[in-house]
Amino acid sequence: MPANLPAEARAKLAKYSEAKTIEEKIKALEEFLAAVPKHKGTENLLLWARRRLAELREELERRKQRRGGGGGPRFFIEKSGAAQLVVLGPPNAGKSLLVQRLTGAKTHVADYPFSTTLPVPGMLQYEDIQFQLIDTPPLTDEAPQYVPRIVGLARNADGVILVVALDRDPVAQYEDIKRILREHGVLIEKPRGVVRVRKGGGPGVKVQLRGRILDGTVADVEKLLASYRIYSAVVEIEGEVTLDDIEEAIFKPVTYKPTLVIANKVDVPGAVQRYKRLYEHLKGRGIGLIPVSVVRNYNLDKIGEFVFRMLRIIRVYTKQPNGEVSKTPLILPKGATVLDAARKIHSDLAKYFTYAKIWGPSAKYPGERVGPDHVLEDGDIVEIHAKR
Ligand SMILES: Nc1nc2c(ncn2[C@@H]2O[C@H](COP(=O)(O)OP(=O)(O)OP(=O)(O)O)[C@@H](O)[C@H]2O)c(=O)[nH]1
Ligand SMILES: [Mg+2]
Repeated sequence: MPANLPAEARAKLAKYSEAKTIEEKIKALEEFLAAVPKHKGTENLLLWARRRLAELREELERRKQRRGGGGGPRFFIEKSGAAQLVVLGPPNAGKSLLVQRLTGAKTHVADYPFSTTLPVPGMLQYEDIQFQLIDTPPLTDEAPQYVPRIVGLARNADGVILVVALDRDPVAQYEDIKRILREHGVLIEKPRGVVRVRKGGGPGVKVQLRGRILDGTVADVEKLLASYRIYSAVVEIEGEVTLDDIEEAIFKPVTYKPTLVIANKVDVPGAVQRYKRLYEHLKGRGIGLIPVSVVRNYNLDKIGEFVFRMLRIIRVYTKQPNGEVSKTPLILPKGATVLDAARKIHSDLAKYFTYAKIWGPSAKYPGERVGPDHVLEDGDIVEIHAKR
């Protein structure tokens, strides 16, 4: 077993994953921390357990306040538009001014750090669709009270816009933010593999392998889960993963968020040199980077397209039998098929689907008749036919 845990600690973790209430989870984690030996091999697990415990305690505290009628400010923001992007970064990077300029939202801008204390949403127009941007308080170890909430916003969003400022070392800012998010299970650089463990889903452990386990077999995965008394689960594996990655995923869901780095304040002295260093640092990491100056209005008009490309989405317009084409497109992931489009409109439309007609980039000729597996492209118009 990767972490070499004694049976007692393993049993406590099993208890944690079986716990139904926050109170039970807290108790199980406390017992786990007491039972686990401290050495190099358990370092990661300990780090995770302590953080999770802190999060659970905070959540418990928040619930108590709510029950007491305190209410408190809400950090959750309902999604709207084609996609939701959380704008985050270190203090004073220009996040609030950026969101204000791009969306017109009334954010709070100030020349001192920690000026934003609550998330503020606004809509960015890109061609015929809108992206929802959320301005957030600064993400830094200096303001730990915000960290879990901002990470929560990031986990719920479709992507991240990371703002760093070129008036100081941008590489350090980037690495800091990346680390904080990573510690809470959010990745901004695409990992070589991802694991998702969903408990339940019928008897047995089903391993869906769309990649490779580098240091073990499917049987090892079953053994690993059984050691935590998990006998019913679906384990989805994409890309290349290790047994350690799988063990981590049992307790701590790790998600990847496509990320655009905005290097702001390119107008200040020394900014271009610093930008070059950041550019070199990010090369080959599959992360978008754009230099801007919000105050000088430089490159702000490019952001919409960067976001659109990074999200790997397409716009598809539906045509009614009367010939009318919808003005607002369906938003689908790249590679989506005609059947995916039908499903997005209505489950019945997918169920009774017969054929579709296509106009636009993916059509060989206007009005081409296609089956359910036809792959759509951005800008397609589709007329779906179903039997009643
Ligand atoms: N020189 C320069 N200053 C900028 C630029 N963009 C923002 N600023 C200034 O940077 C300061 C901070 O801007 P905010 O938008 O409040 O920064 P923030 O990231 O929201 O800060 P917190 O909410 O405290 O984390 C303000 O004084 C802005 O006027 C820019 O492109 N160039
Ligand atoms: Mg702000």
